[in-house]
Amino acid sequence: MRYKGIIFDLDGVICSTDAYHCQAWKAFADRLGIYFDRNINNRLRGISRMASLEIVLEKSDKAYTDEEKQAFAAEKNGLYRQLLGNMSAADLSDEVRDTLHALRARGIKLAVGSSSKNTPYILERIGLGNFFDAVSDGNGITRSKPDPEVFIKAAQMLDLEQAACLVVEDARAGVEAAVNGGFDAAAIGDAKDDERARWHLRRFSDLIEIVK
Ligand code: B16
Ligand code: MG
Repeated sequence: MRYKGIIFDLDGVICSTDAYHCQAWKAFADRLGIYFDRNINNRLRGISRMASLEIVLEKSDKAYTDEEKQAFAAEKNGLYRQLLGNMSAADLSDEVRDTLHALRARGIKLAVGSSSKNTPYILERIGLGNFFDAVSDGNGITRSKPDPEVFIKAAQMLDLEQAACLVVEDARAGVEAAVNGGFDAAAIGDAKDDERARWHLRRFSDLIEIVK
C-alpha cells in the first residue's frame, strides 16, 4: 500500500462549504461596498478567517481598527454559520461517502486537516461527526496554511510519519502546506493544476486508483 493515511482538507474537498464561504464573504463585502469577485475568493481558500478578512479589505480604501476587524470576522462567520445550519447528510455526495468507505476498507487511516474552526460543526451536519480517525482543525493550530502545522498534527494523531500520508487539497495554500510538511499532495478543484502536487484528481474517487 502506497499510503497508510490520508488527510483530507474539508471545505472544497469533503463538502462544498467553499461555496458558502464565498457567499458569506460576498454578502459582507456588499454591505460595506467593497468589490469582491471569484478570483479574490480563490485567494481565501485554506487560509484563516482573519487572514481572509485582510485580503477582502485590500479593496477598501478605509482603515479599520482591530476591534472593527474582529467584529467583521464575527459578522462573516455568523452569515456562514447560517448557511451551514441548512446542511444535512444529503450534502455529503455519494461519491465522497463511497470513496471514504472504500479507502477505510483497505485499512487506510483517515483524517481531516482543515483551517476551519467550524470543522466539528460541519462534520456533525453532514453525518461524519464520528467518522474520521483524527480531526486536526483551526481550533488546534497557531499557524494557518501554507504552514504545515495542521497536517503535521493530523499525522501525529494518526501516529504516522508524514511520508506515509497523502494530503488531499483544493487550495494552492494547502498544496504548499502539504509539500512544506513533507507530504505528497493530491490536488482537486481550484488547485487541480498545481504543479507542486504529486497527484491531480479529476474526481474524488480517483483516490481509489492512487492508493492501489
Ligand atoms: P473558518 P479548509 C478553510 O477551510 C477555508 O478554505 C477558508 O476559506 C477559511 O477561511 C478557513 O477554513 C477558516 O474557516 O472561518 O470556518 O474558521 O479549506 O482548510 O477546510
Ligand atoms: Mg479547502
